[in-house]
Amino acid sequence: MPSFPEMLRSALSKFRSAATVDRRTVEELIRDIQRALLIADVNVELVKRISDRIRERAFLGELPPGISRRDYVIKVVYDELVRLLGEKPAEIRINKRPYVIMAVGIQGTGKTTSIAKIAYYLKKMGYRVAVICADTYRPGAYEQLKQLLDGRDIPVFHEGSDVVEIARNGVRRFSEEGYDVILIDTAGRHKSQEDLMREMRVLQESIKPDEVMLIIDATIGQAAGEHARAFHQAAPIGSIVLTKMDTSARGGGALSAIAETGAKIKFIGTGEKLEDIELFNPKGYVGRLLGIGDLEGLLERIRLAEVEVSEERVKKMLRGEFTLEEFVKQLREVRKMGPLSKLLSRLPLPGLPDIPQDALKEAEEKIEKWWAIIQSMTPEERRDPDILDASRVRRIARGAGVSEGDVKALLRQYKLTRKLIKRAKKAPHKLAGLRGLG
Ligand SMILES: Nc1nc2c(ncn2[C@@H]2O[C@H](COP(=O)(O)OP(=O)(O)O)[C@@H](O)[C@H]2O)c(=O)[nH]1
Ligand SMILES: [Mg+2]
Repeated sequence: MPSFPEMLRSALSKFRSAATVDRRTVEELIRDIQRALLIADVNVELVKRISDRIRERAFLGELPPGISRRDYVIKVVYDELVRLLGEKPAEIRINKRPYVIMAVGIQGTGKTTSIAKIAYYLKKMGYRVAVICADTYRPGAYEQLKQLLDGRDIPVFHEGSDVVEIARNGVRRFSEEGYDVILIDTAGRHKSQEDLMREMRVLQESIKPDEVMLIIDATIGQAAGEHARAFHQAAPIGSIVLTKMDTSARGGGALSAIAETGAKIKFIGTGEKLEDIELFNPKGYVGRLLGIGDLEGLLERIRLAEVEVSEERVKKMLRGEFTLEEFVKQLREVRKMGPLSKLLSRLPLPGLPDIPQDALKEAEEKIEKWWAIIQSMTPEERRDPDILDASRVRRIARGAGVSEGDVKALLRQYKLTRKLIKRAKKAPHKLAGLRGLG
């Protein structure tokens, strides 16, 4: 059975070598991606949502100039996978001293290895780092840490009769010695799951770490979600490390489980060596997952083409008469490119107040309704909405299957925008700055 990344890659390469790109080939691509995601244990609801979005966006209107449908669809797939994983790259935030990180996770997931890797990673960033081994259950846990960190100038503490005492003593000692970051390794197995969770809870309460880091083995699929929930109840999880991404066939299972719990992946482990760790970057990860050589180049071309399109549109809006029909047409066209906020941010509108995201989203949903309203107007009404009296509004509302309030709202919005555009016309020099925006 091919792995998730292999299936994803072959789905895309099949799509890229298809003779033509039409609805059928896109449907086939979506089906292949679905299969890969399901193999990877991604939650069925998520798979459905992602497929719907790809389908919807793949054919949403005009392509940016010079961009093929094929490339555009690849970009849509990329966007949607990135969205699944969270857009922003993870970042290190050490905002107090000492900053105490406690690692939790079940046995064998790579907790001890990850602690050593992160200690070394932070050390290389210039922090003074120390490690506490609060695992009394597994024989040799301390030696394992000592060995991993041998010669790295990172002390390992393991003194005391029980884990709470060890952790407390360690934190006290390293605080006094002025360390910036203290990492605590914990046990991953106990006489029972309840005992383990109790221990985590007690540690959490007595140490009050600044960050509880859940270590998850990327190869365990959906079970990752259950572990995450159990640990989260014992000690609220602040960040996640996904280990064994180098060997993972089912990484997507852990990824979707994580997406569901809402926690952020901070690091990924990519091998057994001390250096084999990376800050998690969803874009980079998806890029590699798709295995497309010049993905960066492709994304950049589309980005630039989209800027061109909006620039053209802005100029058109500032030229000539801004009719009601033009208004709704513009709004509809903008939707093909993505959120309204994107276009609005490029408009040189002086005095345009900040529009809340919610309001924008609502506006986007209104556009189709508005289009229907325009359709049930006479050409004369479209040219000159000022002639719309109560009886005309009633007639139009009935014709479009909307309320009179909807018609009035459209007119209000149009008039407001027309006013803003008039003002913008008086500041055409601002257009020159548009090219740089993206
Ligand atoms: N390939 C690979 N192996 C890993 C990674 N992280 C940990 N391991 C291995 O997984 C095994 C268990 O790791 P360990 O840190 O002892 O897990 P713990 O029980 O959670 O502390 C060891 O053999 C590690 O070398 C990784 O990112 N990639
Ligand atoms: Mg361990």
